[in-house]
Amino acid sequence: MERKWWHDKFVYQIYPKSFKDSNNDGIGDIKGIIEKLDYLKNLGVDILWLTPFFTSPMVDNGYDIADYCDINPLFGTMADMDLLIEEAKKREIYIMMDMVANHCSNKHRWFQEAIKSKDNPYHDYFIFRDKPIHPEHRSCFGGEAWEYVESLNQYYFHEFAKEQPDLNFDNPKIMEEIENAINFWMKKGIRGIRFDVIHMIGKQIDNGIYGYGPKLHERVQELYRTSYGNYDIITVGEAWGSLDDAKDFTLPERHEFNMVFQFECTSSTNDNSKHGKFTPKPIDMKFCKDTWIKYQYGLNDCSWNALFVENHDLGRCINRFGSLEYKNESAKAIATMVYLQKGTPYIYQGQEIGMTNIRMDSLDDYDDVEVHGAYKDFVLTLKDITHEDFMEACFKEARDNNRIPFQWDDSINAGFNKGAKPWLKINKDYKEVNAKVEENDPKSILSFYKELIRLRKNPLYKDTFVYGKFIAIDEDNKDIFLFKREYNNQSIIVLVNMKDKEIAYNLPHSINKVLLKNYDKEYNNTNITLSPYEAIVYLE
Ligand code: TEU
Ligand code: CA
Repeated sequence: MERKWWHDKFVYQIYPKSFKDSNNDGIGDIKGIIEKLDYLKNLGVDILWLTPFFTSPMVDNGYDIADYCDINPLFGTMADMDLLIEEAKKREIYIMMDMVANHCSNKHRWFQEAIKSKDNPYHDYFIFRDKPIHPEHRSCFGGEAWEYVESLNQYYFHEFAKEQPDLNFDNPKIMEEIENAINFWMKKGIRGIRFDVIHMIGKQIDNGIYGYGPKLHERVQELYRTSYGNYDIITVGEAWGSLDDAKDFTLPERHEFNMVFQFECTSSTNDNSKHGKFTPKPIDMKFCKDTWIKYQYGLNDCSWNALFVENHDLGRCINRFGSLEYKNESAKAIATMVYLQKGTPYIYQGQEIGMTNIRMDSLDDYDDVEVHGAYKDFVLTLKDITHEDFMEACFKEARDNNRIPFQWDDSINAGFNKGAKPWLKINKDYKEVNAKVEENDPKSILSFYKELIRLRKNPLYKDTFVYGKFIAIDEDNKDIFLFKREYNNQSIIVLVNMKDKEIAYNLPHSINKVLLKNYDKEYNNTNITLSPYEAIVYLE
C-alpha cells in the first residue's frame, strides 16, 4: 500500500460552538480554538476536524449552510480562520473541513431565489414537486420530509429539518457549486474534508431511493476529479452503510475517499427500530468486537479504516461502551482497544478527559433539532413513548450529550468562557472532570490518552501500529478483546477486558515487555486475573 502523510496522524474533532468561547458571548469560536492549539499539540493530535464553520442560521448548528465560502460571524471572521490555519500549520497541525453537500440552509441565497418562482434559475437547485412523493418517508428529524410553499403551490424535499432543503444533484449546476466551494477552501490551505451524509447525494426521490442511488459513485468520482482529488489531503465520508459500501467508497483505485465512518457498531439503534435512538438498546460489546474485526479484515488489505467511538452525533463512549462505576478504567480500555487497531484514529473533543453524558432537568435544556423533532413525533403525536422514558433516552443518546461546553478547568463555566451563560448547560462534574486537573494527574484519562498517542507514534513501534497486520485472537470470547499487530519481526499484543467484572485469563503469549497498561500491576506469568476493564499492551 502506498504510504500517505495522514496514515500515522491522529484526528481531533472540534465542535466549535462548544470548544472555547474567547469573547465571552456564550458561544465557542475560532479564536478560542487558536487559544487552545498548544493544548492540542501537547495532546499529540495532528489534524483538527472542525464541524461546519460556514455562515448558518444554526437550526442544525451549522449543518444548514447559508454560504459555503464565508465564516459564521458567531464563530468569527475569515481573518480568524486564516490565522487558525496559519497558527495550526506552525505547529504541524492541519485543518479538516466538514462539507455538507446533501442540503443547504433555507436561508441560502439559492433557496431564497428558488422560492420566488418555478422558472427562477435557482428553482432546479432543489427538489420541488406538485405533491409529496412517497409521503410515508419521514425526515431524519421527525415529521414529514416534504414542506409546502404556498407561493408556488409546490412542496420541497428535506431529509433533515425543513430548514435544510435537499440539493438536487440531478442538476449539474449543483456539482459545480460544490466543486467551487471545495476548491475555494483547498486554495486556503485546508488539508482535509469530512463529507456529511455523502451516501445521500445519489438519491432518486421519484423511485423512493434516499441513499446509495445508482449515480452516487459517479458523482463522488466527479467531485474528486474536479476538486479535492487535485490536492494531497485526507478525506473521510460519513456513510451509513455496509462493509461493501465502505469498500465502494474507499478502494484507492476508485478515487473517492480515503476512508469512511461506518456506524455498524457505534449506534445502539443498529436494529433500525421505529424510534431509533429514542428507544435505546444497550450496546453489546461482543457485537462491537465482531464488527471492529469485520472491518479490520474487510478493509485493511484493500483500503483504510477510520477508528472512532465518539462524534457530535453520539453520546459519550464511557456511557455507551464503558461504565460510570469504572469510569477511569473503562475510558482507558476503550481507547486501547479502538486506537491500537489499524487505521486513522479520530478523537472527539472531551473524550480525552472522560467527559460523560449530562442529565438535563427539562426538555427545554436540549438544543438539538433531532431531539425536539423526535419528541413531537413519538411523545406528542404518536404517544408511543412517555415523557419520562423520552428524557431517559435523551440522557443515554441525545446528541447534546457531546455538545455541552468543553471542561477546561474548575473555574466558572468550566473555563469555557469568563462567565457569560453558555448556549448549552455545563455538566455538574466539571470540577473533577477537566483538562487542567487531569494534566497534573499521571493516572488521569487525559494522561493515558497522551501516553497512548505517544506510544502509537514511538519510532520503536510506530510502523507496527500504523502498518502492522491486525490478527484477532480468541475471537469467540465475549468478554475479552485480544488482538495482535505484526510488522516485520515485531509483534505487539493488545489485551482488553471489555467488562465490569474480573476475568481469569490464560495469556496465550508470554509477556516480553509491557508498553501500556491501565492498572498498576506486575505480569510475571501467563495465568492472570484481569480487573474490570483492564487493558494491557505488550511485546510478545
Ligand atoms: O449526520 C447524519 C446522520 O445520519 C445523523 O444525524 C443521524 O441521523 C442521527 O444523529 C442518528 O441518530 C450528519 C451530521 O453529522 C449531523 O450532525 C447533521 O445533523 C446531519 O448530518 C444533517 O446534516
Ligand atoms: Ca464566542
